[in-house]
Amino acid sequence: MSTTASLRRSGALIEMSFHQRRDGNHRDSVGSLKGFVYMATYLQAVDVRHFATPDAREALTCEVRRGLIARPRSLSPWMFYDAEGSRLFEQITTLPEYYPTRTERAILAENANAIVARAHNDRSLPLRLVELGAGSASKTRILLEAALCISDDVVYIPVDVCSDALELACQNVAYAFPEVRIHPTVRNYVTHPLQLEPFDGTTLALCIGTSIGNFPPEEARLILRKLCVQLQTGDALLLGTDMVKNEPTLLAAYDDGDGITAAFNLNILHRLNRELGADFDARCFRHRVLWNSIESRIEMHLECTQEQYVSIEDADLDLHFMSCETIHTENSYKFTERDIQRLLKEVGFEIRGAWKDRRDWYTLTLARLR
Ligand code: AVJ
Repeated sequence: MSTTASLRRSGALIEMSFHQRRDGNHRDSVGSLKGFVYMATYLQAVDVRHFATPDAREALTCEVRRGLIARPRSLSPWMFYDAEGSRLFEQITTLPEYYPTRTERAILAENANAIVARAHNDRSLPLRLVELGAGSASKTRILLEAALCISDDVVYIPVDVCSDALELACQNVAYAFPEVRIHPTVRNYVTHPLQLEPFDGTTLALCIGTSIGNFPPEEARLILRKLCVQLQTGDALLLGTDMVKNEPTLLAAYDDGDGITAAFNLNILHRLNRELGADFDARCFRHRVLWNSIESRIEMHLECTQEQYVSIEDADLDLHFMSCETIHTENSYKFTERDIQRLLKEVGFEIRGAWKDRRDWYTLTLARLR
C-alpha cells in the first residue's frame, strides 16, 4: 500500500509516494533521507526523518553481503547514489570527457517536439511522463516543455533511489513548469519494480541517460518487461543508449583527468563507512576502468593497492583484501543498433523512431507497446 504526502503551492501539486511496510513503517527504497525535503522555497517543509528506514540499511546490508563475500567481489551501481554520489555524478555530467549527457541533451533539444508528438497523438488526453532514474531531471525539462505544447494536462513521475536528487528534480521542474503535476517517487526500481496507478491518457516512460546500460542484457530485458506490465497498449518508451565507439573515447569518459569519476567510484567505500559502520581505508583502493570488447561494456573496478582487513559492523562482516584484489562496481554497456532493436522487440515494443547525433555516438529510440 503506498502512502502519499501532499504539498501544495498555488497551482502546483507535488505528491510524494513512499512504500508502506506491513508493520506500518514508511520506507523509501534505498538511500538515506535528509531531515527535511524542501520541495520549493514556497512550499512547507516535510519532516521525513521517520521515512529513513531500517529497510534502506537492510537493502544496503544484503547487497554488501551478496557482493563482498562472493569471488570475484562486486557491488551494485545503485549504491553509488547517496547524496554525495548523486552530487558527484552531476559533476561528471559536466566534464569534457563525459559526452553522453550533453550529446543526449543536444538530440533532445533538436527533436523533443517530434518525439513527444509521435508518442502522444490524441491531444485531448492527458500525458504522463514517468522517468526511471530521473536524477536532477535537467534534461527532462526539454521533454516536459514539448509535452506542454501538445497537452494542457501533463503529469511527471520522476523515480530515483536518492531523495536528494529527487528533491532537486522537483524544485527544477516545479519552478520551470508550475502547471505540471509532479509525483516524485523515491524508489530503487531495480529491487522494487515500479507500480503505476491506472492513467486515463498516454504514458511516455523515459529510460534515458543510458541508465539501461548499467544492466546486463538479460537484466535490462527484465527491467523493461516489468515496466511494460505497468503500461497500456499504445503507451510508449523513450530509451537512451550510448553506442559502441572507439576505445580511447570510452575509457576517457569513465576516467576523467580531474579524478571526479574516481571519487564517484571510491565514494561507495566512504558510504559503507558512513552508513554501515565499515572501516575501509579508501586510500588503499584505486579506480580502475577497462573496455571489455567481448561484452561490449565499460567496467569500473576498485583495486586494492595494499593488503587490508576490513570489518563492516552492521553487516557483521570481516573481510581480508589482498593487494591487487578488485571490487567490480559498475558495467556500462554500449549498444549497436541491432542490440537496441533486439532488446525492444523481445520485451514487446515496436520501434516508432530513432534520433541520433551526427557522430552516431548516442541514440534515442521511441518505441510503442504493441
Ligand atoms: C548514470 C549509469 C548512465 O554509466 O555512464 C558515469 C554512470 N558511471 N560515470 C554511466 C557513470 C561513471 C552513468 N549512468
